[in-house]
Amino acid sequence: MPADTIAAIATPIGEGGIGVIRISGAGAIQLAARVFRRRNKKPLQSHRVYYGAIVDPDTGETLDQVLLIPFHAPHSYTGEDVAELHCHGSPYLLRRVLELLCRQGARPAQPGEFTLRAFLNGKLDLAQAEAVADLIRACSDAQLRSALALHAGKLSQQVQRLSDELLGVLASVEAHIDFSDEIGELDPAVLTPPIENLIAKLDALLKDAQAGRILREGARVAIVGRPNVGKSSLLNALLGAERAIVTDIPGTTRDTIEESFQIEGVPVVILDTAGLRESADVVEQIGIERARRAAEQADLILFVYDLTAQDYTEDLCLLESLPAETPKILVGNKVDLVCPHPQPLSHAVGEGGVPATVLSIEATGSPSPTLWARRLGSEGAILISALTGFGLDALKHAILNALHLQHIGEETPALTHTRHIHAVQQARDHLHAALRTLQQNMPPDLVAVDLRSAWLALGTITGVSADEELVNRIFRDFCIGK
Ligand SMILES: Nc1nc2c(ncn2[C@@H]2O[C@H](COP(=O)(O)OP(=O)(O)O)[C@@H](O)[C@H]2O)c(=O)[nH]1
Ligand SMILES: [Mg+2]
Repeated sequence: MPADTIAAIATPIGEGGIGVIRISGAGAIQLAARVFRRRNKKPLQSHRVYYGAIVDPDTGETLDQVLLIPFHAPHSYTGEDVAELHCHGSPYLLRRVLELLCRQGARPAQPGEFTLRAFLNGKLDLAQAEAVADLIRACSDAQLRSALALHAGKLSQQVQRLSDELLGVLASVEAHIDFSDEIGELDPAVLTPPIENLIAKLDALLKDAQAGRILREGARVAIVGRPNVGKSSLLNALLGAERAIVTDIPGTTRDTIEESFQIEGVPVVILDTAGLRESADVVEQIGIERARRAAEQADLILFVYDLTAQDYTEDLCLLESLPAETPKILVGNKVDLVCPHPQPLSHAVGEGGVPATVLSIEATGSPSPTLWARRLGSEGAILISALTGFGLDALKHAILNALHLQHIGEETPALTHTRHIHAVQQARDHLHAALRTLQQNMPPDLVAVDLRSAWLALGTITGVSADEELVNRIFRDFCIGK
């Protein structure tokens, strides 16, 4: 355990009402007290707020009027002695105070070092430490909720229970290794059900993992279609801002535009792309290449087509050229031109039970838009007007449905980090291997190896079995002062 005392500005750089400097380590409170002058001379008590001045003991210069809060170990964020100085929020002043503390023996903290110390002192486990970073970065309700759940130990507790169960199974296998004379041979029929049971529990955790990851990272939704169908108009309409340039000249959008917004608290990263077509323009060609890449990396593709078009051959070609495994929503745009006063009349159930707003516009004499949708290979198309905003709510709902996020509001998935998902998948793979080893009547030592690997994989989530490199990698991504 490092014994030195670290200090850092914990509030963001920039002017503010207050700026907080945090000091942690065995000498933190004495160090703060050396530069802190107050009238009362009674000893500093833990978890009390003291008013006083920061004074340079060497020169006698007063730097600021501040509040000091001491936290005696182990009842602090890091588990060490901690002092917080609440100064006025001037970046220059805070730098001066920090320099003063460093002259008195503190060392500037590395990014994430306070939380690293909290982890090393058992104040939080690795998953909870990651939740701290999530909490700081949360910019939607869904992100906030999942960060809070992770921080409260929702995943850690589940992992702990599964690890304990796994250890129980491992212990009985090891008993057969050590005491086979007394308790007899390993019986696969006895050992199989608890392992299968564990696999089922891991599968249940993994079921919502994709939705959880999307909640944390934001869903990547790419708008794709031929030139001039209204992709940039749709981006602007969803954002409620004139972000992308809209003209009636095909090939206007030549680069990929990326913007974030929320649908019912779910973070969405939406990408407007260059219209996909054969082009001789070099810049447009690069844009088209980027559009293809955006489509390949997307969690969901909004395939936009123009309801007033006469010929859909190219749209169909394009649709078929997109990655088959990525979910897609067909979006028929410019419905205002086909039907001036559309009314949503019925809901048709499209692929995967997804309800899609379907309009009946037979009355207007125009061809039915559902017909166009069918020609594009789907029953359920969402008909919208990017110009009037018609159908945008239905589209937003369809986006959540397609990402399986429609019920996420009530219950946040426990798995939200790619790292945690990988660990659970690995644990499950090792358990499957253990089952195979059992069924092949291999020696119990080999079953034990598989079970132990599964236990180690699970342990990387909370850090029980995390190596130093992994721990360092996680804390490197933190900001200074956290
Ligand atoms: N009437 C009507 N025009 C639209 C609609 N959406 C887009 N447009 C027009 O179609 C043209 C192309 O739009 P744009 O968003 O640049 O298409 P993109 O090339 O797919 O990005 C522009 O003149 C838009 O004003 C719509 O819903 N209704
Ligand atoms: Mg465009």
